[in-house]
Amino acid sequence: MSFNRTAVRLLNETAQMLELLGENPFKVNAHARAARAIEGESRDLSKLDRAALIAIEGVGAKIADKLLELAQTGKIGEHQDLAGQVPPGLMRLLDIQGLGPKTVRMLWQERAVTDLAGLKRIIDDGSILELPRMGKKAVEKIARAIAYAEQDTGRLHLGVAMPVAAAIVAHMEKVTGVKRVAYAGSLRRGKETIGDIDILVSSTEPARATEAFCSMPGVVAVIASGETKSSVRFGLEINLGRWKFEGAEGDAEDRPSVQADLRVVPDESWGAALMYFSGSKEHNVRLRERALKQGLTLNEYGLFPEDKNAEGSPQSRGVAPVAGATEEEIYAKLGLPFVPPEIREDRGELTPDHTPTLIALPDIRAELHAHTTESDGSLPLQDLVSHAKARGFHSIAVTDHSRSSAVANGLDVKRLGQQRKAIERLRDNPTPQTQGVAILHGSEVDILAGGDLDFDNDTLAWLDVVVASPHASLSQDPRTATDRLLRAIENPHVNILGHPTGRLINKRPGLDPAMDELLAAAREHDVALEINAHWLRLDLRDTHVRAAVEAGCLIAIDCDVHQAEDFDNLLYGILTGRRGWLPPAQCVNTWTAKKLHTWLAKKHGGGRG
Ligand code: DGT
Ligand code: CA
Ligand code: CA
Ligand code: ZN
Repeated sequence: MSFNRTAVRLLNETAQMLELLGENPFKVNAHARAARAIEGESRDLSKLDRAALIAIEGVGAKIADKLLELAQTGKIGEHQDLAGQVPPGLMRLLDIQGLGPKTVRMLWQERAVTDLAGLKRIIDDGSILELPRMGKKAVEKIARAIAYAEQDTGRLHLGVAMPVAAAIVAHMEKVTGVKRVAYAGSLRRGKETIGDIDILVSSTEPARATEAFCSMPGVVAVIASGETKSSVRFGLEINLGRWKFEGAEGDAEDRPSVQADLRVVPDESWGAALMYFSGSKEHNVRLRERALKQGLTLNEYGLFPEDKNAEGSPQSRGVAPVAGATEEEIYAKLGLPFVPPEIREDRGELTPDHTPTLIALPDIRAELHAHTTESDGSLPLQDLVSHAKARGFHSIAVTDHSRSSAVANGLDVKRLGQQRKAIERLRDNPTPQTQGVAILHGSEVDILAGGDLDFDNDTLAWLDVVVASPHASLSQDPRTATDRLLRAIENPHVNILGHPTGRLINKRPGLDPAMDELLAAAREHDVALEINAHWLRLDLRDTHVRAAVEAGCLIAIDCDVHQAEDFDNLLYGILTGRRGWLPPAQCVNTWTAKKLHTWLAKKHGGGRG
């Protein structure tokens, strides 16, 4: 692990341990803030002297000394001292939804709870109910959150699996004899989690392809290796970004891994094999039924004329397929338009009168949810805008957190005013890297537990764009959550409802509002619902997107940028949109600058200033 990454991890852990020990919040924040600052650094900090470290915005003298200590000794004494005082199981408890540092500290102090088993014990024997703020309802909520956290599905996040698959594809493309390579399975369908990675290769030299696959860098185990089918496990290094407290960065031996299956096929049956191994199984079943009705047999080798009296498979009898080299020709022979992989789920995609045009990556022309160093982002304003320009976007919305998000260093009205001045300066004096990109001044305003927004309407009207998002109180009951989100949608200055449920995939379920009520209100009040593209969120999820599209709602696909790499998550947002049958015109990020700005301006202008 690089020096910077180690420093970020140790500083974050220090912040967390200080909080569990009930230390001064300023000290806690100083460490969290420094960790964020270092995340945004591209220089190797182990090479900097004390003055250069202190010059980094967010790094003070005390933190600089800790970084020097880490560079010289490989450890930070304070971190080690704290780790001696805080039981490791306590850190894990913080992953459970609804358990913040204050509660965990109280459980520790009052009932000597030091790990999950201890917490379950005092829930089971009822003694937890004697503690302050631990009513029956609160405890039931915790019990549900524990059950959720424990149902480890073994399925991997899309954004963790995708880079591994991309690396395998790139590796296999260079192997002698290989003609075509693709990833298939649930990954190609863009599902939010995947069970294993399926790789398909067509080659004239299958043995060579198999050998190259099984000996690829990153392979930690070979499970099976044959001429046409092999299975291996790849080691994973998971970068949870700003959710890095969640214990994924374990020791080398418990490093998670993922299975990858390789199939090698002859090039003439590429299309049939790709179709078969892309699934879904349910889609394949429907296709085979359809083929049979037309007197054809479909399998992973091709589409063949059906002969009920013959023994064995058509390919083994040397029957010539009517199609098989490409997916397109197979769908065409079955009288179907090409079905995009993301919607091959047997959810109506084979009804020929219904062939949607789905949104695609190049359609996106604006990012409407991004943070800078003013709150918890690692990019200064100017860098953020440069990245937007480099992506070819016509607009970028600066939407730092609002004041209630204290841990994220949310802005109050005064700081918003200062930010406006900085934005105006950059608008008036663009650099070659920012020239031509419209900078919209917005806020990601907290939707408070009762549905109030974190700023008054005057302030919201004065902004160019408002993303309203729930960040806390994410285990409310569905009715309370629905009313809370409805109030935000009804606010006359809200443009986008950000990550509407607040879920984190495999980590916390988030809110469970009545989606039909939200969709009707969003449509009525002209509010776009966000697909937050981070692979831990993907919120709205695919099924909700489909419902929103059918209800005629607008959708925003945004990266919720906190660091430069977050722009790359756009792909996962797009895949989720495609799984929801989202056409480009219904996504506000595809609109021209003029159309987008006009739409936003309907709810803004006036107010203060
Ligand atoms: P996963 O890995 O659980 O996320 O889901 P998939 O869809 O990638 O499933 P996987 O890896 O078991 O198999 C890859 C594809 O192979 C699957 O999407 C469809 C095809 N397939 C696998 N088993 C069967 C089967 O028994 N019948 C049919 N028709 N197709 C199958
Ligand atoms: Ca799979
Ligand atoms: Ca598989
Ligand atoms: Zn955000």
